[in-house]
Parts: sequence; structure tokens; C-alpha cells
Amino acid sequence: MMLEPDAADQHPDAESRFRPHTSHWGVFSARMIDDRLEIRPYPDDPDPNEIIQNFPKALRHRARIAQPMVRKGWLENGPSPDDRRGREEFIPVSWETALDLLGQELIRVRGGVDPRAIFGGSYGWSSAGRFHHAQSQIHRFLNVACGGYVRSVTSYSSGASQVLIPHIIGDHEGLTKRNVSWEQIAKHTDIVVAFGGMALKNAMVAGGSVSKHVERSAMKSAADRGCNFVLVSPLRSDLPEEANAEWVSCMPGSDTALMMAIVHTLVVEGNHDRAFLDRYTSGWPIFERYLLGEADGQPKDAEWAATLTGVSADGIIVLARRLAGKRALIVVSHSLQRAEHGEQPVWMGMVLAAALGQIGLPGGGYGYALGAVAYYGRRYNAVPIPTLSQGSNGVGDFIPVARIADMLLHPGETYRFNGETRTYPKIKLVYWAGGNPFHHHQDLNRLRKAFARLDTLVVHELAWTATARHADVVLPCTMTLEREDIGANSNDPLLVPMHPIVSPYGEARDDYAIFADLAERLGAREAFTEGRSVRQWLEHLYEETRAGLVEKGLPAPSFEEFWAGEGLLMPQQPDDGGYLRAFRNDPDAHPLPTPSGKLQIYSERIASFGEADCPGHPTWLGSVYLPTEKTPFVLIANQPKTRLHSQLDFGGHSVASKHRGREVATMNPEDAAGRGICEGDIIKLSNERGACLAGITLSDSVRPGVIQLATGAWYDPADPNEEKSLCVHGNPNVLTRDIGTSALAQGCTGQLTNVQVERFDGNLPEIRAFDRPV
Ligand SMILES: Nc1nc2c(c(=O)[nH]1)N[C@H]1C(S)=C(S)[C@@H](COP(=O)(O)OP(=O)(O)OC[C@H]3O[C@@H](n4cnc5c(=O)[nH]c(N)nc54)[C@H](O)[C@@H]3O)O[C@H]1N2
Ligand SMILES: Nc1nc2c(c(=O)[nH]1)N[C@H]1C(S)=C(S)[C@@H](COP(=O)(O)OP(=O)(O)OC[C@H]3O[C@@H](n4cnc5c(=O)[nH]c(N)nc54)[C@H](O)[C@@H]3O)O[C@H]1N2
Ligand SMILES: [Mo]
Repeated sequence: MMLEPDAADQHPDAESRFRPHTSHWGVFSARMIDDRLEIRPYPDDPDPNEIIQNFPKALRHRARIAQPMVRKGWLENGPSPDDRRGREEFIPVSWETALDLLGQELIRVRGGVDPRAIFGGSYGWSSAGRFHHAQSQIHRFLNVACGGYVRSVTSYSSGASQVLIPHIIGDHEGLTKRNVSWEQIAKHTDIVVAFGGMALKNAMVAGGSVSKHVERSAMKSAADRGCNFVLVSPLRSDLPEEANAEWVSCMPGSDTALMMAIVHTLVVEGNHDRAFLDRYTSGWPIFERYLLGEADGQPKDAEWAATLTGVSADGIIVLARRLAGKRALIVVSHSLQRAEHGEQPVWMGMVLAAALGQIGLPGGGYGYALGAVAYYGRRYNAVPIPTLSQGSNGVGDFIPVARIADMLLHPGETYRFNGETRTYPKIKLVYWAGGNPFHHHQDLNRLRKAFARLDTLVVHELAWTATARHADVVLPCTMTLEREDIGANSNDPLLVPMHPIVSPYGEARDDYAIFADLAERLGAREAFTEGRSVRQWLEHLYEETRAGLVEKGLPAPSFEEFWAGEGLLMPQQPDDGGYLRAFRNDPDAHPLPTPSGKLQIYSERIASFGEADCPGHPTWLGSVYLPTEKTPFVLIANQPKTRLHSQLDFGGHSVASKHRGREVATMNPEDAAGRGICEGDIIKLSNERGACLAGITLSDSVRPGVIQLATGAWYDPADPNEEKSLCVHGNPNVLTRDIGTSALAQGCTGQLTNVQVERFDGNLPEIRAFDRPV
């Protein structure tokens, strides 16, 4: 049985009124006019995000999936390991057949084998919308109908910091979401040193929704008031012009050494805040011995760091002097920890902010990951936002999210994680909804081999991503504009009624409807749906927010009133600096949730784990990304400006940024000249793991020796039958290395790798990533 949308919204295309909706890129309103989608940004947004303009051309693009599909070999031979995944034809089937087959397979694996053979980690950003959120839907389904699943912990975003922070500062969520805000920076900060920058392209995105993009104007107000911004990065574009920043160009992967040398300079010149270090931190004396070289004979001074970082010793000393005694904010981007030894810059950034004595002051201290997304540096809502309950998971097992290929290639083998020796489970079936591992994972040629080991790979997708192409069962789902929902984010005041703008594409169905019908085949429809239609769920979820408003004595509109409006403004908490301010004001009454109750410059607990790649205090573990003869460049594979990850790469705004259909890399003109590469050429990037093509643009905003190629171009192998086929479109994850940050956190290290770069003079292969598979 299909769940019918309510009558009022049954034929959305028939109307041409603009209706509110939201996305990870911003709130907007939309309407259909003569089969054309029109999008208007939220009128109160001072700096709308152009990524919303990917919607119009994406809506009915040929890359959309029109009907359920089953891989031929799986249909004919049944579930089994098969290296033909990703290179075999699909057979269209009816919904009835697809769900019957999948229901039988889930019963086989759940009953005959074990729910511990199902991996439902299903990492990914999916779409905004609190009800149709694909991650919540799939986890609820697997819990309620299959007895649970092996889950994943941490994220590709912040795998290293999420494990490290609780040991040394405490609450990761509080550090990123209730700490130093843009309002405080505009008012109070004298100097911001941003390691990895705070690129506006990143701050334009917020998982869930964002009604006002404020980062550009906050940086401008701060700069106008006289605040200095210092950008430490291999790319000058990592701070916007409005920040009027000074650019310190450093070698990728060297920030820890640079921060150590700044602290060394502070210490030898007597400019570190000893009173702060005594009162608020633990372990400083152990670290100081290491810093001064008393432990290993090597002082971590400016001369030492100069050779490692490419920043002059004088430059480092001058920067340290400029910081002393100022309201200083140290920012360390997520990207710095998305690389081997990624724990170190996060830990050392805290030590630098502590040595300056700034942690807990308005606009000062440690703004970890500020600017990475638009839900950081904001006020927290004072009422809860709607949230779909996921039920409880009958399986306790998990993996650190970025170890998926290791798990599939090494079942039953052990690995280290956060001080434990754990064993990889034996997975038979992987179920994905709302994420794209062929976007987010490293070393895609290795990932293909890992997926070949499965009995069954199931994917719900709205478009033919490489992940869908590698699946056995592909179920087409609706896109956000094709359904109704409620949009919200815990750091944005606007609760958005998300109206359906257009009917579903082809036979696409909501993830919820698919799971409801599948739950029926597993005898769990009622448990999964609780008898509610979509509209009834929205009313049910809205009630949580309404009750919060009532409790605060605030006007609390009914669901009908909310639904008829353009968005409901929720109250927000004061911008009070969160737990770090409270700790600073009274460390006895508000100790940090760390073992010592203080900022841990040394961690006995981490030291006790005995990991060589993450010792008990911040440590320089050597340069990982030094150029080699075969791979002389460092590749920065950062976030794309014109889309979110791989989402709607086939949309107009993303496609317009490509060159001859390929993703565009940027390199320094000096480097290009030495290789006969000119603006507008096609280049080939390669290393021992794989190769891809890309367009090239030249700019002195990129440090020599570095090449930047954003993530997100859909993986497009020239010949899927080859083991390491050339990706003709420009997906950098054919090049990146699939290895954890350290044995402590096992985080993703996709940001950096070493590559060769050449001009490509061969015949340009066609791009087929957006075509339907045969
Ligand atoms: N080399 C390198 N790799 C990286 C990074 C890096 O810096 N360098 N960054 C990493 C980071 S920080 C992250 S967060 C990850 C992101 O990795 P992902 O979150 O996996 O990337 P997305 O492209 O957002 O994938 C979301 C998928 O969900 C689909 N989708 C959207 N709406 C729906 C829906 O309603 N239902 C269903 N079933 N599907 C839907 C979209 O079509 C898309 O394919 O990438 C990581 N990978
Ligand atoms: N437009 C857009 N915005 C996004 C996303 C997107 O896909 N598109 N993704 C969102 C997500 S999920 C996340 S987690 C955040 C990610 O936030 P980040 O991980 O911070 O973002 P990146 O763009 O990957 O990296 C930021 C910058 O770090 C610099 N960098 C890389 N390596 C080094 C280094 O070793 N040292 C120094 N000093 N700098 C270095 C690079 O120049 C890069 O541009 O972005 C979010 N915002
Ligand atoms: Mo992320």
C-alpha cells in the first residue's frame, strides 16, 4: 500500500504559487511554472547560497532513477560475492518484485545468518527535512524490522577530533556549537589565526537548514573594527576578501610544527600565560620539557619549524609576538584532522590557545572548526527541534565510520580504536540510504574490491551515483522537492514548513514508504509506521517543538497555523560562551568533563593506550606528505564550492563550473610552466592507487608544490572492467589513501595525498557518469 499525501498537496504542480522549502544550503521558496522550477532564496538571507540553483536542472535530469532495478547476476544467481558489481547490466523490475526479493533476502540474512551480518552504518548527509531524513529512516527500519545492524561511529567530517576531544577538552558538540560565536568575533576579537582558514564556500552550508548566512558580514565587521585575520593555509582562498587577511602559506600537513614553534617562542620570551596554564590545564610541565627539547634533544623552535612548514623563522617569531597579550582566537579547521596524524593539530591548537590564556573569553580562545559549516558560531535554540525516533539497536557492534573497506576486506581480524582492540564483524549485506561511499570514501579502487565481497548491496538513491551503479538492488527515492517535511537545525531559529513543489519523478517513492512496505514483508509494518501517514508524522514531530514553546510561555501555533505560514521563529539561548566560559569563570564549580577536570595538555589515558601514532601529548610525528620523485605534488582534496559533496553534481550550478565536462583543479603558474601545462588544458593526476583527469586553472593563490582538486565529481571509470581504470571526470578519491588518522581515532584521511601531475594529450574520453547504466 502506498501512503497518500494529504489532499491539499496532492497536485503540487498544478499550482504556481511560491511555497517555502529548505535545504542544507539555505531556506528558499519554489514553484513550478510550465515544467520549469523557479527558486527564490529566503528574503531575509543577507548572503544566499547559489548551490540552491542546482535544483532546477537536476529535477528531471536523465541521471534520476526512474524505477526499481536489480543487477542481472544477483537476480539470476542469487546473493553471493561478485566482482561484477559496478560493471554489469541492470534489469528493471516492479516495486512488488523488488520488495519481495529484498524482503526474502533480509529474512535470510537476519534469521539464517544474524542481524550482525547487516551493515547499516549508511553514512551520509542525505537531504534536509526532519522526517524524511534518510539516515533516521534506515536506522529506524533496521532496528524495528531487522533486530538491528552493525552501525558506524564518528564521521568523515571530524573522525579524529570526535575521539580526541573528550579526552582533552570534553564535549565535542559544545566545543563546536556553543563556544565562540560570530557575534563575539565581530565585537571582541583582536586577532584570529585560522589554521586551514574559514572559507566562505564551506560556511554557506549547514546540515538541516540555514535561514541567514552571516559569516561574510561578521568577518567584515570584525575587520572594519580593526581585528586582524591571519590565514595559515596552502590556499589563499581559505578566507574571504572581507576578512582582509594576511596569508601565511604553509606546507600541507605541517601546522602542528608551526603551532609548536609559536608556543616555543611565547615560552622563551616569557609571553605565555603561566597563571592560566597552572589553574586551568594539566600536564603542561611534561609538554614543556618536550617543547624545549629537554625530552628529545630537539627544541621545537622557529628555526626547526621553518624547514618543516616553509614559513620563515622570523615570520613565526613575529606572529607569536603579535598574539601575546591580545584577545586572540585560534581556529583549527576540520580539514587539518582529515589527514594522517590528524589528532595532533587539534590537540596542539588547544595548547596554543591555552598558552595564550584565552580559552573561555568572549571572542578569544579555541574556535575549533569555526567556519566549517553554518551551524557553528551561532546561538543554540532554546526549544527542541522535531526528531524522528530511531528505536533501539539490538546489535552492539560498530566500526569507526571510515574503516568500511577494512571491515569488508578483513572480517574477523582485529584493529585498534580508542584504546580497545576490536574485531571486524563478518558482513553479508550492506544497506545504504542517504549517503554516497563512492563520494566519501578513499581509494575507490579498493572500495570496489571490498563491495565485491558482499552477498548483497542495497541502495536507495534519487540518482545514478557510482554507489547505485555498484548495488544489487537499486530503489529510486524521491527528492526533497517531491515531498512534505519540516526543516530545522538546532542552531538556526527558523522552523520551516517544507511544502512539496512537484510530483515524484518516475516511479520514485519516499524512503519512508519503501521501508513501510518492506517492513510489512518482515511482519513489522505497524511497528515501523505506528499507523501514521506522512502528514500525521509531521504533526506528531511538530508537537515536540510546540510543547517546548508552551513550556516557555511563548506563543505556540497549532500545526495548521505553522503549516500555513512561511516559517516559525524559535527562541534561542543567550550567546554565553558555553561550557568553556563557565569553566573559566569557576573551574571548581564547572570542571571540564575530562579525567582531570581541566584542559589536558598531557593525557594519562591516551598515553596508557600505547599508540605510537598518538602519544600522551601533542607530538610532531614527522612530515607525512613530503614530495617524492614519482609523486612530487601534494593534492588537497577539499570541499567543493558549487555543490555539497557529490549531491546534484549534475545540477546547473555544478556543471557550469566544469571545464569540458571535467572537474577543475588549481595549481601555481610556476609549477604549470615547468610541465608545459597551460590554462584550460586537461591534466592527469596519478599515483600508485589510481588516476583521474581534470581541467586546470592557474593561480598564484595556490602554494607551489600543491594542487587543489575538490571532491564531489562523480566517479566515472573509463573502463569499469579494469582494476585501476582512469576516472575521466575528476574524482580525487581514486588517489587518496585508505588509512586511519591513527590507531586512536581511525578517522578519515581524505584531505591530502601525494600525486604526479601531467598534461593530458590523449583523446578525451566521454563523460558517462550522468547517463543511465545499461
Ligand atoms: N578526499 C576527500 N574525501 C572526503 C572529504 C574530503 O575532505 N576529502 N570529506 C568527507 C566529508 S567531511 C564528508 S561529510 C563526506 C560526505 O559524504 P556523503 O555525505 O556520503 O556525500 P553526499 O554527496 O552528501 O551523499 C549523500 C547522498 O544521499 C543522496 N540523497 C539525498 N537525499 C536523499 C534522500 O532523501 N534519500 C536517499 N535515499 N538518498 C538521498 C544524494 O543523492 C547523495 O548521493 O565526504 C568525505 N569525503
Ligand atoms: N560548499 C560546500 N561547503 C561545505 C561542504 C561541501 O561539500 N560544499 N561540506 C561540509 C562538510 S560535511 C564539512 S565536514 C565541512 C568541512 O570543512 P573543512 O574540512 O574545514 O573544509 P575543506 O574545504 O575540506 O578544507 C578547508 C581548507 O583546509 C585547507 N587545508 C588542507 N590541508 C591543510 C593543511 O595541512 N594545513 C592548512 N593550514 N590548511 C590545509 C585547504 O586549503 C582547504 O581549502 O565543510 C562543509 N561545507
Ligand atoms: Mo563532513
